[in-house]
Amino acid sequence: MPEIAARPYPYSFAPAGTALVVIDMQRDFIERGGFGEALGNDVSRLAAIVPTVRDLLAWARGHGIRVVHTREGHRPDLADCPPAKRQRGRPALRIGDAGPMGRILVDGQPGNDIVPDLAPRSGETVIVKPGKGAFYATALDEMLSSQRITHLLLAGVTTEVCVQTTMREANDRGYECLLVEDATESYFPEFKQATLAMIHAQGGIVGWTAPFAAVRASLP
Ligand code: C5J
Repeated sequence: MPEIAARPYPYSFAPAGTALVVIDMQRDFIERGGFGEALGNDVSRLAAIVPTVRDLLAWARGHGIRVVHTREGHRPDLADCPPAKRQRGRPALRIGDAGPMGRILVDGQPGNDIVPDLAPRSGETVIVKPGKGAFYATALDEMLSSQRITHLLLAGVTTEVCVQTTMREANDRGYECLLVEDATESYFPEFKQATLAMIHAQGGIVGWTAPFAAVRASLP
C-alpha cells in the first residue's frame, strides 16, 4: 500500500478508497473584491497556493483518485444562512449583499465560482455548503460512503476555519484524513501553523499532515 511520509507518522492509503477534497477555493475568498477582502483580509496569501493545489489536483486525477470540490455558498433567498452568520462582525459587505463579483457567498454568483485554474472537471463532485464544515447540511458523507471512500486528502482555504472544521467532522465520521500542508492557507499565518500542529499532536488526534512533495512521492 502506498505510504506518505507524514506527521506524526507515515500515512497509508489505497488510491481507490481515497478522495481529494479541495475546500472553498472560490473567488469570494481568493480574488480581490470578494468577501475575504471585505472582511479586511490580505487575499494574496491565499492566491499563492493556487499553483500547488493545481499540481495536487493533476496528481490525484493522474492516479485515479476521486476529486471533490466544495464551495461555501447560500441559497439566493438566504434561507440556509442563519442571521447569526449574516450579522456577525461589521464587514463592509455581508453575505447576500451585492459585491463586485455578484452577491457575496451566494450560489450561482460569479464570486462563488471556483477560481479558473482549479475549475472542476466533468465527473468531479462539487458540494455547495452553507456551513464551515463540508459535512453539515450536505450529502458529502453519503456520497463518500456509497463510493467506499475511507481516506481523505484535504486542501483548500482557510486552514483554521472551513478546512479544519471539515477535517474534524470527517475524523468523527471515521475517515482517515491527511491535510496537505502547502495546499492550504490562512489569512493568518500563525493560525495555519497552530492548526497543523493541533491536527497531528497527540499521535494524530485529528489526522496527519504532509507537504505536497511527500504526497507526490508516494505515487510517482
Ligand atoms: C471562511 C472558509 N473563512 N472557507 N470560510 O469564512 O474558511
